Amino acid sequence: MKGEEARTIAGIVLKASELVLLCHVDPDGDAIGSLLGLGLALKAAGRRVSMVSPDGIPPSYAFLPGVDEVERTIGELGDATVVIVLDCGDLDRVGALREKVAGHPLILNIDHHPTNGGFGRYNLVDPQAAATAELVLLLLDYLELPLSLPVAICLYTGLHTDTGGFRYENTSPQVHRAAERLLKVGVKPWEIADFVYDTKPLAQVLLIKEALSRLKLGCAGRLAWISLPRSVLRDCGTDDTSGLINYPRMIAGVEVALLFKETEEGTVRVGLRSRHVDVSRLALRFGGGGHARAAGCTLAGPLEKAEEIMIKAAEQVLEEELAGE
Ligand SMILES: [Mn+2]
Repeated sequence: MKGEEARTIAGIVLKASELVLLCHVDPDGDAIGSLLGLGLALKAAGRRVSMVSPDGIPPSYAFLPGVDEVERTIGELGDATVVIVLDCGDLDRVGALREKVAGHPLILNIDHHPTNGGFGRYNLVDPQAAATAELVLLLLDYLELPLSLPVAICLYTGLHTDTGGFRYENTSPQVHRAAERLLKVGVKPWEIADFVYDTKPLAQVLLIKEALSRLKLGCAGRLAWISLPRSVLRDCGTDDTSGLINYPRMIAGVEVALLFKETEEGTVRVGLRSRHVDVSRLALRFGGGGHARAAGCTLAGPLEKAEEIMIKAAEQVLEEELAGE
């Protein structure tokens, strides 16, 4: 683990008079869990902290402690304010708030995406970490802050969701040791699993039904995808597509799964998952990033065009892989 970097960042945080914590748009459990875990720990220590999630809190994470204190935007930043950007492989991931933070002299970048180029003044970036929450836990140790139950619940949620419930390739002995520490504080894993995976609003289940009716296969069954126009999300009454990509991904024989989602602005967000192929390279080619088996990018609309371009690129990657590169 990155002890040296964690020590440096802890030193900056300890001296800061004001801190702004920020996670990425379209937040997942690791983004929200890391934001709240670090934010609540610093607040409990009496620090002036704002916790900011540009897209707010998805319903599946509304159970987490501290969600009422999360804001969607930031005010004017003083030069001495320390900005901590969490779980963002690139500063663009903070969306429209990029304008407010880009060029700020004191950005701390805490992340685990291998495509992270180190955009912060100080960077705690470790692709070996399964989740940003794992790095937040390390930072709390260097800050010598106690691990309270609310903080542990948030960090455990980050570890759990980014490892797919301790199922993905990034499930290391280290992440289990981190989880052990959090369980010892009193986290109840079954409660978190029930909130995060096994409880969904009706709108989201209706969206699953609609999404499955749009499932398509290509490349002799090695590629599967779902494409969601804005109208479908509107009719179902939800914008929460988290977990949907698991359906094309779970099909036997599928190597690469894609989820296309038309945004309000008319751009197309693409989620990529794979079993063996490195899809982060594919995402990177379109200005996105992520991990080898889970990545994402945003393409210009219209939806059909984005779908066509990405399917072609994915087919090419799969053919190269078959040919042994
Ligand atoms: Mn993450």
